[in-house]
Amino acid sequence: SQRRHASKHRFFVVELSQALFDFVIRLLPSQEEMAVKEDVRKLLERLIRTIEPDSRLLSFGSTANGFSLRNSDMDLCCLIDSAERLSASDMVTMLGDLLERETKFHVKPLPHARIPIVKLSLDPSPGLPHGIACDIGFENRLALENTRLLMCYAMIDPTRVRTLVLFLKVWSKRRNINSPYQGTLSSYGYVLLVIYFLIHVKNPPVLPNLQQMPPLRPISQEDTHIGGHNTWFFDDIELLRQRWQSSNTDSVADLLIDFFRYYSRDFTYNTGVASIRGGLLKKDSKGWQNELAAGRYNDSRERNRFCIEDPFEIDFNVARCVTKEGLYQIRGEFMRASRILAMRPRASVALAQLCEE
Ligand code: 3AT
Ligand code: MG
Repeated sequence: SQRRHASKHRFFVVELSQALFDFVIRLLPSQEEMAVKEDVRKLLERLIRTIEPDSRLLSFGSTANGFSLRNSDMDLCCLIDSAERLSASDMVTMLGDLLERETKFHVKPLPHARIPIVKLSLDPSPGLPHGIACDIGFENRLALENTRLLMCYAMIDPTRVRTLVLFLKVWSKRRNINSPYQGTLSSYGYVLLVIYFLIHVKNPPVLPNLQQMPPLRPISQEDTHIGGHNTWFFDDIELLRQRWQSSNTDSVADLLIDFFRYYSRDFTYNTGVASIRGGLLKKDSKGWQNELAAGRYNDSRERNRFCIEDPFEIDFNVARCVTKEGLYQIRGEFMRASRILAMRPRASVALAQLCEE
């Protein structure tokens, strides 16, 4: 009976892995969508250069890190190479005016936001059935680097990493736990949870820790720091592929099952900090306690319910938007997913149930 049990489990896992690949492939952006987005980026870059001739407009976030789904929004970052440049909020105001005059985009400049951005959107049209949504920010070099880091992790093991991440993005959106503005976690946060799990929880690890590998040649401070943050990581993925091979042979389905089990049962939400750079850290050691209410506004308490360290801005909690209720909801979803998978239904049923809206 134990043999029957094991073989039933193997069948479930093989079928579920195949179903996950098929599910994710259907949600990838088409060539056409990517081409349209690239055209939009070039058009916007041309327009911005009429204000700042020495500027470049670069993609970051999902359009640039290999984790994009159909109709995902575009995150763009404008870098200005000249010494005397306008402030981000002035750029936002000027660019907002210009785009309003010269394009068909709906334009919403937010010059006074913590990170000033221009929000753009295009209504759906026959050629673009879902329209386009796009944010343009300025000088956000850390976001460009963390995008590159995630892209490198995706390239090390494209099949397993991308399938897991893309599935969890869809799942979290369909289950309504992917809205930082409503107290739950951003896509970026979920991606960090997956990478943390693959580097530090799985044994043997599925991914190496790119931020802790020895550099190939000596590196200088200036080359590796942005605004005081160490952004160095091993990024020669071709070489890495020749030298490093994971001995973990789990299938995507095995990893997904373990991921949900780990975050529903084992992760120490009250005291732990998930750090892809440093492994499981303590809230105490980062000054991110949530037990002691800090002052009468309980401010730090609400910020540190759930702690995920940013890979470069290590004093920044990527999950600080997650509220008590939001965390309760997220953990409830991890448990629900574990329960569904533990019953080993047919793979198509499992995916339909997991992503039920
Ligand atoms: P979607 O496809 O848009 O859901 P995404 O991969 O584009 O997912 P986000 O929109 O959450 O992910 O984030 C886009 C980028 O913005 C990722 C990262 O470079 C930066 N970013 C987002 N949230 C944070 C954060 N809390 N801290 C630091 N950087 C962030
Ligand atoms: Mg995005």
